[in-house]
Amino acid sequence: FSRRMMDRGALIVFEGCDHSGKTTQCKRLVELLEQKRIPVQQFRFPDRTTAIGQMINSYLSNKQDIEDHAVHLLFSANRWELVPKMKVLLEAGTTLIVDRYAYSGVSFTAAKEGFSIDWCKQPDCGLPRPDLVLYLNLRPDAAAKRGNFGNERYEQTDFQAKVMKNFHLLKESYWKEIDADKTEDDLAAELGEIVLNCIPTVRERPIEKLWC
Ligand code: 2DT
Ligand code: MG
Repeated sequence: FSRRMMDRGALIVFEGCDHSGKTTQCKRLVELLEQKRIPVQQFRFPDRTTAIGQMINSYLSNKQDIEDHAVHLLFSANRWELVPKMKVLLEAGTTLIVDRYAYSGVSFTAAKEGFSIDWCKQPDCGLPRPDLVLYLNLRPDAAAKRGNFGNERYEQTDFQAKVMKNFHLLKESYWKEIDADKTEDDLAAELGEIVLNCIPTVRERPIEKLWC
């Protein structure tokens, strides 16, 4: 029984552009931590499995139109509905690896006409603040070499360029910008080291609130 009662898990979020490798690297990290017997669970936002997530899915796949403010609030609600589960896990010592979070929420909506960053942040104020945001950076030309966009909503070059600008306005001290223009294995090794160093540093720190 080496773990103290207070030890909590780390909240680690991946953000970055399309094709930067977020989803692949989340999976690799979970595998690494499991192999090291470190309790870990993966989350992704939007979580399309809930009732709210199903509305978001039908919006993203262009089966349904939803007013821009309303869909922004649905994306936020989709995070809030998972917060109780996330907190229980963190407090029980499980590290969470999260594919997208409120930064995607703000960056995508604020890329639309008539939305300020400030307005977009409000619904997510008070979410558990990540201990670490791994921002995978990939130049648009390098991203384009990895494949074309699919046909979901938002998957267009000009819109994504605005999204990237917004991400850079949201950077905080607990972000690490990672150059993602390298092989999957090299990137996995780099991220693994950062995360293994981070986990012991949060053990006795309370979970803070995002943007407030
Ligand atoms: P995936 O391709 O990762 O499933 O994302 N998005 C995501 C938002 O507009 N707001 C949000 O709050 C989140 C989490 C980014 C699907 C798309 O949904 C966008 C891409
Ligand atoms: Mg996608």
